[in-house]
Amino acid sequence: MNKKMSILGVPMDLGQMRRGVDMGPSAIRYADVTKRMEKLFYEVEDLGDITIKRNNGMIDDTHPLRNLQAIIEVNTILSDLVDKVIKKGNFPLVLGGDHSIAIGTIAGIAKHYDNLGVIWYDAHGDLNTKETSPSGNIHGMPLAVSLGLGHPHLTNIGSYSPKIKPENVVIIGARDLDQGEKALIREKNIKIYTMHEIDRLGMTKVIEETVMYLKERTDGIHLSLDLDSLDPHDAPGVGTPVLGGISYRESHLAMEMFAESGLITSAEFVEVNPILDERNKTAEVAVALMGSLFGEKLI
Ligand code: EXY
Ligand code: MN
Ligand code: MN
Ligand code: MN
Repeated sequence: MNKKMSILGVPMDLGQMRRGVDMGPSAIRYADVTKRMEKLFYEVEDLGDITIKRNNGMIDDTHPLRNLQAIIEVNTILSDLVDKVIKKGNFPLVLGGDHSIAIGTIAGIAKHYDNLGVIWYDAHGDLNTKETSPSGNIHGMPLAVSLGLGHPHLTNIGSYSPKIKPENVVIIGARDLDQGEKALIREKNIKIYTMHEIDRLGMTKVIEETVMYLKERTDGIHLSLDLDSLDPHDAPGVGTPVLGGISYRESHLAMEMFAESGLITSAEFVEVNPILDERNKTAEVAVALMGSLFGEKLI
């Protein structure tokens, strides 16, 4: 496993309507992410945060995709930075910010792989386009964009599209999918473990199957972990909480099994909103999960 890591904060809150998620990277740093990684013998460089242009706090509603221009600009910068991190041989760990930043993270990563696998660990599918979105919020669209579906200025970030293939994606934890997203999952035959499958099979089987599935068809795996995948009881500091989620313990197990697989080549943790949180609990959960993902053992 690559023992050099670059941490990059993206204080993005323009992909959705609840302010405060821009403080996510700070909250995660406050929860001691760097120390936790160094304890696991990682050599960590913290690249700091990307600057988000805020237009004097005004929401840009001139386009049906809210704040489109600013989101294109930030993701273009993010894509270039992530690309550089990979070129120098470091593991990219991206801290959000809302989930719209996955567009830039994946744009920076996928060009380095013929078949990048993506694990989308989320209560949502994030598979909307302008046509299917109930909200116009771009944080509900990054997986679609990465598959080449959506506004061309988003899908072409990094100057190539699509970034990933539908058969290389696994969604885990979904329980709030819009009609258009369900149709797309069926049409593209995307592998998905909703809460129903997690309840029924148990997390062990879900992760075993996921790892086996991606191992035989991909040459790298990006983990895109949205904290709203967890039950709001365990991760209350998120903007779009959905009841009946994955438990903290199940998520720990999932991360430990990903660590054992040795297959994860990049990761991002998104949607931590400290304003909605209880004493930084959700940021601490995020860092604890990172600990397991990067090899922490109980004994
Ligand atoms: N599907 C809804 C929408 O597109 O507006 C809600 C999306 C929430 C997205 C979150 C963060 O994963
Ligand atoms: Mn999401
Ligand atoms: Mn590629
Ligand atoms: Mn979500």
